[in-house]
Amino acid sequence: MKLAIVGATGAVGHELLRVLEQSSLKFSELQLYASPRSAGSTLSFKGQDLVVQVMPEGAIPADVILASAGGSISKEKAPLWVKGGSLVIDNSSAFRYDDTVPLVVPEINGEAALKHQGIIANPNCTTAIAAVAVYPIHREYGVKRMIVSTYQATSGAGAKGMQELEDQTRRVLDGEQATNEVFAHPIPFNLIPHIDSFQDNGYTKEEMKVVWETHKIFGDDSFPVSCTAVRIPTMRAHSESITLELERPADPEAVRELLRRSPGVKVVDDPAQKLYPMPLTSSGQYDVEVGRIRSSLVFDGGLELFVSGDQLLKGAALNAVQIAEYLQEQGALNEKAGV
Ligand code: A2P
Ligand code: 11C
Repeated sequence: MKLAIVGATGAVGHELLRVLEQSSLKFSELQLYASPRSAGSTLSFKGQDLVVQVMPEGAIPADVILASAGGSISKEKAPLWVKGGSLVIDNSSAFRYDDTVPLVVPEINGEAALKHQGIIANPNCTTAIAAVAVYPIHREYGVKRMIVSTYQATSGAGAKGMQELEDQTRRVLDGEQATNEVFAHPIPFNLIPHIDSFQDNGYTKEEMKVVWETHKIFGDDSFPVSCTAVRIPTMRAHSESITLELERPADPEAVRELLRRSPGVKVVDDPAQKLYPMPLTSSGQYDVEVGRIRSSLVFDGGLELFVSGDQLLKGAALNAVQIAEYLQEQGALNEKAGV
């Protein structure tokens, strides 16, 4: 099985290499592609330097392509890659809402990946992190309404987002005025309730992705979801406050026990010991931290919880590799996997 990463030099590409080093996925060759800016540079994989190539105009000679070079590149190129016989696991939002494209979080709906027609979509990071925590609760207690507020790291905007936080913070500490290119406003010592473009309904696209994608991954759109998405000055890991109204009343201790048994989740919930989910502790971890689990004061029998997950991992690179691992375990990842 020949594997390729498109966007290998980016924030997610970098994490893909690290996750693949730890992964059980078997492949015979790893090809790295990026823009002409990076051609000829090298990236380390298992102690070897692999050369980054310019992404070809058309097909890529790989059985599986992990794409993380942005939505416009995926939109234009993925159909050509599929025509060339590749299976594309796409990190962008380009195909997520296409009925013929599975949107997969392996812990929740891995089997949906088996029905692909050449492209499998990886969810938005904010959605994936909330979904692994909420899905076990949904199965047991039935979510009736879900309200999310997010605290999203600058790495959600890629390597250039993290760079802007670092550079501009340094400027402010040096007594200069912070400026902004990646974000809508200066990010140091600030937070910005604006991620992606505003829609006609007053919500941002990032917020609507949480609505659309939660419904598609759960295979259930019977419960309303709303989200307020906020960018904060951290490097990585997105955190989210989640309020759930439930069909059947939930006891917080029973929910902790349920989540301890759930894949992809780590319960961190001991306030007396100052233990709760935080970006500092969830960064670099595969599992999403879940804590502050308590009964809702607003919805009888409902819940409040706080989650923090490394969005470059579970929200992107890790989830993409887990999809490939799942397909390989199912015997569904052979040469010319895409057709
Ligand atoms: P490059 O580093 O050469 O610009 P991030 O999300 O962190 O900003 O990363 C985006 C990734 O997508 C990078 O690897 C970047 O490569 C790659 N990329 C951007 N534009 C292109 C392009 N036109 N062709 C191929 N890769 C691209
Ligand atoms: C952010 N969640 O933090 C976004 C990045 O739909 O894949 C991921 C966008 C997406 O800016």
